[in-house]
Order: sequence, then structure tokens, then C-alpha cells
Amino acid sequence: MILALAIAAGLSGTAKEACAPLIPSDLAAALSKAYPQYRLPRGDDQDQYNVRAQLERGGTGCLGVAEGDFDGDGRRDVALLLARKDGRRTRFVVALRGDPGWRLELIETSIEAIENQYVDVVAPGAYESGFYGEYGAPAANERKKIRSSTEGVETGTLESTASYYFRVNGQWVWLWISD
Ligand SMILES: [Ca+2]
Repeated sequence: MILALAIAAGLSGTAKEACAPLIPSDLAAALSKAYPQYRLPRGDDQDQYNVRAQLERGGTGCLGVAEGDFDGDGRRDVALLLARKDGRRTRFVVALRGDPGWRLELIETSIEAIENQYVDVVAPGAYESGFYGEYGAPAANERKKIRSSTEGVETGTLESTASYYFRVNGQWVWLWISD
């Protein structure tokens, strides 16, 4: 019943607003100051089919924001996709909750539109890529294996790719999970 209500709410006229409650106002202000050419994600950035699937998995209805403790300090952090206001570019940013304020870490700027992108939370653990080195030299900070005691961020192209990012010893490293 609760799930049904959540899905109904997510797909109603307020779908666009699904991301706003996940972004504290002081974080929104910090992001617009740091990245003025980019806007915050919205619940209707991606198509309804993918939003519905995420809601059915117990998600928030916002594919552009994922919450977790990515640096292991016990405070909840926020991973976001920001959309360029005047064109097709997406910025993947993690905001680490400080005391006070937020520490913004720009992970990647992609030429892909936000319409095709998503973020999600990954559980702590050990992960191994089946694709490492398969397509030429590994990219910067790409790993074959990652073991992380903190949560990470999954991101990629909807229904196509998935990469897992973890902040290990103060540095963001990642691996391909699928393509
Ligand atoms: Ca944290």
C-alpha cells in the first residue's frame, strides 16, 4: 500500500519535484555557487519507465540524487548529477557533509545528457570488474578490484552501463560493472 502510494505520488504532476527534498537548501546554494552553469537534478529528467522501475525498487523517484556515507565519517553525504543549463553535459558531484557546510568533490563531467544518466548507492564490500583492460588502457583512477568499508555510488547510462565509485583513502576510484 505504501509502495503503491509512493508510485502514484512519484508519477503525478509532482514527479518533477522528487529531487528537491533530497537536496538540503544550504547544499543547493553551495552547488549553484560552485557550478553556476549547471542546475540541480529534477525528478522528470529521466523517462517515466526508468523512474517507475526505481520507485518499484523502493527508490525516491529521483535518479539524479543518491544519499549515503561515502567517506565513512558517520554523516550522510549526497551524490548528485547536475545538468548543464545551456547544453548536453552532466556533472557528477559528491557533496560530503562537513561540520559546518559541505565539501564538494567533482568526480566527472560527461558529454552525455542527464536524461540518460543515473546515480544510486552501492553497499560497502569487495568488487571486481570483468571489463578491466578489455577496451584498451585503463582510465584514470580505474581499478580492477576495489574493497571499500564505506558506501559507494553507482552511476552510468540507463539500461546500458554501470560503474561503481568509492572514496578510498581520500581518493575516488572506480570500476566497470557492466556495459
Ligand atoms: Ca559522510
